[in-house]
Amino acid sequence: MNTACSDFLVLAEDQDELKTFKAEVSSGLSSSPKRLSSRFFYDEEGSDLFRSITRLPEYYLTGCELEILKEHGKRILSLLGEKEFNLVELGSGDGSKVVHLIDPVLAKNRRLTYLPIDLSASALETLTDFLCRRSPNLDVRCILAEYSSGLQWIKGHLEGRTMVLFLGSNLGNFELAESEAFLSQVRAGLSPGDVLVLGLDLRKDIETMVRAYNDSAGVTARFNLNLLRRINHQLGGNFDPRKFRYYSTYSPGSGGVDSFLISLSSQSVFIRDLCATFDFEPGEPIYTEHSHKYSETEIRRLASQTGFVIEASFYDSRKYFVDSVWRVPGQG
Ligand code: AVI
Repeated sequence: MNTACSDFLVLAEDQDELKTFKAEVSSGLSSSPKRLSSRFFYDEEGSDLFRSITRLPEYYLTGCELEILKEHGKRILSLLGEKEFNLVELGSGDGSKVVHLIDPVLAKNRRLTYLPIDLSASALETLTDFLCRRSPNLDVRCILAEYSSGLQWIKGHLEGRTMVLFLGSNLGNFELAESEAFLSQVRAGLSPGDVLVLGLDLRKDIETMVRAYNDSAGVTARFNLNLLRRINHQLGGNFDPRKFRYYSTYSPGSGGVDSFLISLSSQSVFIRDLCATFDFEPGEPIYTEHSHKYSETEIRRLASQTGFVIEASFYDSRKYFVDSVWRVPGQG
């Protein structure tokens, strides 16, 4: 897609994503305990289901972060100063959050380039379409890429300050070691004075956290089970999703909500493109997702270990969620 306000840079191919999916399904279902990464939840159906989750009464995360951005968007922007800047978003949301950062800049007639980085071309197109209709003067450059290669490209090609958004507690779906490696990579893609805005879900009473992943309408269960359907469609699997149930619980040890698909019987699943059969015992889990809930101490430790300084923290009125603003130290 190419409207007057947008531009599309392709640094990754669909084939790369399919290859990674195949390799990860093979290694995940061969390991003990079995696992499938939540990174693969987001095919078209999965992305629709996730959008429905964000509107569920139990899933407080999205509403809390929207409240923060509506209330404090201008203050977050003021941390970058008055110069021209690039607004980079890792993962393309539906635009409902980022408009609270874009609108105040455009209202002051300041120039802004918005660069969403995502592996889904259709998500980038939908987002661009929405933003360009609202604000034809906005300069949108979509980058179809892995986050790290997208950031590297930006560092080599753009002038001026950069603000990177990684919202929605997406970091929480990484393992701890992965988050540290990821944040260090983000840090390496930025220059002194640049800023990272990190949306993180905070620890709170256990019932509230557990309810968010056990909604009464069963949408989160369908979201997890859709991964089996995706394997069927894209890799020629013969999973029967009715023979698995979704289970999720808060684990004080891991500090987050852990989710599983549990085999309801003894069964074998054949996946044609892997030329392999995987056996399941009754009650055997596939670990699908870790959704980390952060303490303030953990956030401080993560920032300092990955070379950032915390500049400011913005909370919703219940202090369920934080948008933590981190700066790359040094002369900017
Ligand atoms: C995208 N991510 C931060 C969501 C979360 O809360 O871990 C995904 C999700 N999983 C179940 N519900 C929502």
